[in-house]
Amino acid sequence: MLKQGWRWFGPRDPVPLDTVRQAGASEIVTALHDVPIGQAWTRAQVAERKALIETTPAGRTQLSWSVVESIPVPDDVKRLGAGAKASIEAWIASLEAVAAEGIGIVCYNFMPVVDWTRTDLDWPLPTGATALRFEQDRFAAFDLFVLKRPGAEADYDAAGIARAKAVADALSQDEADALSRTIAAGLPGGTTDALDLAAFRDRLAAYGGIDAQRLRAHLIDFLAIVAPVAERLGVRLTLHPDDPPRPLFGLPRVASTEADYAALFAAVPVAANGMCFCTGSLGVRPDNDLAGIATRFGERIHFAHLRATKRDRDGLSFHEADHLDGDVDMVGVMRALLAANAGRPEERGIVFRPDHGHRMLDDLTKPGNPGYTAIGRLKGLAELRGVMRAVAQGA
Ligand code: DNO
Repeated sequence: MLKQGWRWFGPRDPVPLDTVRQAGASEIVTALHDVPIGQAWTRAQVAERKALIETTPAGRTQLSWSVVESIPVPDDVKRLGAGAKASIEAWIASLEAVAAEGIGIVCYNFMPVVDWTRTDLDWPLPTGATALRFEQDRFAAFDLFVLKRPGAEADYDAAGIARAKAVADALSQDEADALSRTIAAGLPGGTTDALDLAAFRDRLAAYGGIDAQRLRAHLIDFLAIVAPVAERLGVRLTLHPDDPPRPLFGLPRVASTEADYAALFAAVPVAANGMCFCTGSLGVRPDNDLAGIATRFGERIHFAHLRATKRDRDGLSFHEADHLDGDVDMVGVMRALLAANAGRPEERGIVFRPDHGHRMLDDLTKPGNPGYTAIGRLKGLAELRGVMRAVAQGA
């Protein structure tokens, strides 16, 4: 069986650790979210957070901090590769602190300027629950008419620009501000700085001249330095895919397809150079064969985010469907992950977490982190666990 994980945002997360226990998960996925990006974590900080998670009240289920998601990769590493020496050293110091406390899986991403991106955080579903959504025309409306990124017109066709203009014209100032916050200031767990529009424009402009080939070279530089260190420390690195898996704001993205990952594994063949298999991110592209990727990269997968996205007819917009619906063949994925996990020693088993969830029932009236409410994830985990049991028993 795969190990069942749950993302927890730390002591300020409105979803407490007892909810994780009741959901049936045992592996905590978290980070020192309060430490500024680029600042090295100390062993004492990691130990303190670990004690908070693992000191178990009498009679309660033991939880363990098994996955760090994420040690954020600072912007200068993405722009400069090995040239960003101090940032890479700080990243390694965090890795050492984590390894010293016995945490064996570290997740990170290499998306420039924006981490995961959505345009709607409470998109109403026919059931009355709400979902996260990425709507291409709303995104274009932000890029072209709110942010007013220089040169943005080159990334859209005439019909797309006209549709985006209609969306932008209909936005009230409050709605435009909310859209800016959702996109430029980032979502919970994001690994990029929250920026206002002027700073956001500057950050984008700093990538002038960096195409996909350069960005990939910088990621390979980074991996060539950190993967051997991780290997020596007994930590497995897992690169999270781009979400959504295509360029945004004219910036390249290099972890969107099977070929992207194959290039990274070939360039840095160290075993610690692994993958976070996120079905919701990769699944937005119809040309990503998810079960096939999980089979072919089985030994590189140590951590999985399981959720299902559903594409609109335009092929670019999508919303987050129920975990077993959408465009993801979750049964096929589970079969491939269980095969990849077979024969591994228990302490090196694959951890999965139900990724995101609908806002539903009591959570509709409570404050919470978008995508990370309790009840939607509880439902997602229960469904995934059912699939896992059935597949494992050969049903
Ligand atoms: C969103 C998450 C991402 C992810 C990072 C990994 O829900 O999947 O923020 O944690 O991209 O570094």
